[in-house]
Amino acid sequence: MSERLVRLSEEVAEALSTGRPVVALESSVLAQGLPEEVGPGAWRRSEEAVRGAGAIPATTAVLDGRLCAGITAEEVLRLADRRRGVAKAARRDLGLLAARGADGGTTVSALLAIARLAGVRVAATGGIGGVHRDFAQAQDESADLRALAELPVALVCAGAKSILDLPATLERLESLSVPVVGFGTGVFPAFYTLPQDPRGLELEYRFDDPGTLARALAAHLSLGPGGALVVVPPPERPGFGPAQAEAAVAAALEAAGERGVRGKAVTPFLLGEVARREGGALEVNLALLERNAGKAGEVAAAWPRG
Ligand code: PSU
Ligand code: MN
Repeated sequence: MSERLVRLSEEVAEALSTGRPVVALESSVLAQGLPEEVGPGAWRRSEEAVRGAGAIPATTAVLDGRLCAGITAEEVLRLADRRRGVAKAARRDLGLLAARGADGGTTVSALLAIARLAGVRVAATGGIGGVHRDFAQAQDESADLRALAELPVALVCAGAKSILDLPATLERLESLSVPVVGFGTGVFPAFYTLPQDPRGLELEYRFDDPGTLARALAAHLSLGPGGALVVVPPPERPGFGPAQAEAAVAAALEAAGERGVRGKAVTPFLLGEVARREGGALEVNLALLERNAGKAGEVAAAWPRG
């Protein structure tokens, strides 16, 4: 049974059994995505933002081989501790990490899998993985996309970083029958900013009210089997616009090419390079994590009952 597969914190178990709104959060952002010094603070602010919107946060992770929804502050520090070299856990890693009794920080695909097992319908992250710019050659497409297509969870994010091919990512989501809806935006955001060039990134559906949005998402999820993507515009930061973000991304992609970075190391490497080159990138990243968590809380709190 799912209850035995997933370790639920007392608070999350109670919320789920009494029908209170819950938002699942990822933890690769702690183990790989953010510098160790800022990850735990960002996690705390994200959980507070979910609570502020009237929902209960359920941070997902793999701890000693157990799939978890709802973890302690101590466990957060353990995931962020780089000396432990915590694994980056995508959906395909979950069973293997469980068998090994290991720890893992959940990427979006693993977050969605754990949310499904726990019965949580709303989740939040910073940005999703997608189709990489060199797809034709490297065939690099994040497992996040297929997970969205297969698992009945609404995921709130700030789009995908322009380290990816954003129009190709939207095309792929269409092929996979994953609806993409704007929450306060009519274009697909490029994570740090709105896109420099919005062509090919216009959205067909935009909602500004959480109640209407939640009803639309619930209607989609009721049809099965897949989920939906909700995109929120990133907070603006003076002096850090689409051109600055794009320049930092181009430099990061070049560095990755020179060093021959491959496989699951690609995304963390690019994120680290961008943050190293642009102080504004890290600040925006922290602010949007908190904003997305709060917006997901609003959606969960407005979810239709029954
Ligand atoms: N995009 C971001 N920040 C992130 C990630 C993606 O802007 O931290 C993380 C998420 O956990 C996402 C994962 O699920 O990277 C995707 O990795 P990959 O591209 O290897 O599938
Ligand atoms: Mn990849």
